[in-house]
Amino acid sequence: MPTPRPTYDLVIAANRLPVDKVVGDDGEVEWRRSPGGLVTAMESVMRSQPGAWVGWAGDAGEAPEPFDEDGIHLHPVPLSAEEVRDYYEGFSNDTLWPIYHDVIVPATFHREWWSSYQAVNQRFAEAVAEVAAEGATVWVQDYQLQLVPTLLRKLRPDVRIGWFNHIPFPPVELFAQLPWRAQLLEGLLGADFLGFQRQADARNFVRACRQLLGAQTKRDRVTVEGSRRQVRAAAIPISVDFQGLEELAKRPDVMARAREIRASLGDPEVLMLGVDRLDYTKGIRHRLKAYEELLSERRIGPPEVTLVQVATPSRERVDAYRLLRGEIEQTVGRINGELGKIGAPAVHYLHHSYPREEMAALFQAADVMLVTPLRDGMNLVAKEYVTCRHDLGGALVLSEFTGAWHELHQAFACNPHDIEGLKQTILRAINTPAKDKQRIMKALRRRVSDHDVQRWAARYLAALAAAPELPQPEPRN
Ligand code: GDG
Repeated sequence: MPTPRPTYDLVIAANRLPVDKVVGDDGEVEWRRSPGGLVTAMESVMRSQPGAWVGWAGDAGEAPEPFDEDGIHLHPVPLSAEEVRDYYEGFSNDTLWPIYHDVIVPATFHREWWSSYQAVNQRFAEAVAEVAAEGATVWVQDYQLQLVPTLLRKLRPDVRIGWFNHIPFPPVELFAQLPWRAQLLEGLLGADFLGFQRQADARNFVRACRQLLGAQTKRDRVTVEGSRRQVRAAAIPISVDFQGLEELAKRPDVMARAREIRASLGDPEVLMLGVDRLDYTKGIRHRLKAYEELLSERRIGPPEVTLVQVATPSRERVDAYRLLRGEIEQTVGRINGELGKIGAPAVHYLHHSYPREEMAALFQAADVMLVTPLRDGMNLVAKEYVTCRHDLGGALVLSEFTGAWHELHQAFACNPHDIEGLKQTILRAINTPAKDKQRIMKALRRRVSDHDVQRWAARYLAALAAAPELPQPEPRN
């Protein structure tokens, strides 16, 4: 008889596994843990309770066999090249992503993409059902897997199911555009507990259920039609590994690198920094426009002031991202061409991704961190910046349209659509006296250290465990 596969009391399902494939010179395949808040948080949770992670390994075609890595059982789900195109780049990133981010660019609707999304969600649900132990806790992540809760409940009514949305949940007026809006809501209502970044996101979800499904709702609860089950929707904002990142930022080599970065930029009086995935939600164009105007009005200028913009490559096969990259690179070229000086460009634009050490050094080198999204579920960069500023230096300019702003009120708040206002805020962030900035930074750091990613995971799992409903016995006649 074949030995039965092991099963786990805690199962995470996310689009990606937390590892990247590395092929050595000898052709040997190795898996390297991809750094990220979710993995770090899970490590702390899985130390006390062994767990499994179900997700795509990153290459189209056949999936590798399940394997264990650093105490986590990894269970790869295969995606074909067509599914990467239709489920991932298509439905997830070109249908849902724009709708969930205020339609900054128009959403694209294709019925084939939806079919692919359904098929992949079914496959994830089956994979989870296979590895989950009797009565396990299953934590589904993000907008790519919104049908999994109900599909899984059908396969495994014994498990407890949570879902967390890393991105915003849109107002019903925007969500209603989706031709598959009812199926998405019904997919989510298979969960016991739904977690969101902001209270407004949770409220948007509850309102969508009321208006689009005619569901009964009361405060943060939705009653599922045809059963007596209640689903709770509430805000549990994500965070960063404060302790781990602060330790990294305190390393002498990282601090030396921060000084080296400043020196190689000509030791400017004010170094401004932007770090984003190259995404239209991040407000990079608005930031560059404000900066360009400040330069052309001669209110600031190189070499005294300079801007480093790291734009990490992202979703390069989706049209809107290709277009955005072209626009940003043209703008950077124009700003440098018109307003830069020999040896002192106005913008240092970097379209790469960097190791964590380099990011921590950049954060420490920057006097002003520009976080100006038009819409962002949380924005971890804002929290990482303050975590790295153990010297209490620096100033955070933060858009009101990020989840982070709801926790980091002391930051220099901005509305990135208001270019004049954004310019004023940047100038304020530069000119506020150092001791006031230190006081602000201290308060920001306290918030993040008290609410780190480990606490986020613990709070989420406690809320899931306490979710209102274990299936209630039917009343007897
Ligand atoms: C989604 C939501 C929510 C970036 N470039 C490099 C690099 N990064 C790291 C950052 C940060 C992460 O990537 C980006 O996280 P964000 O939160 O800023 O944004 P999204 O990627 O859009 O994430 C967002 C998040 O999920 C979590 O729930 O906050 O709202 O959209 O950690 O530091 N890291 C390294 N090199 C780079 O070049 N090492």
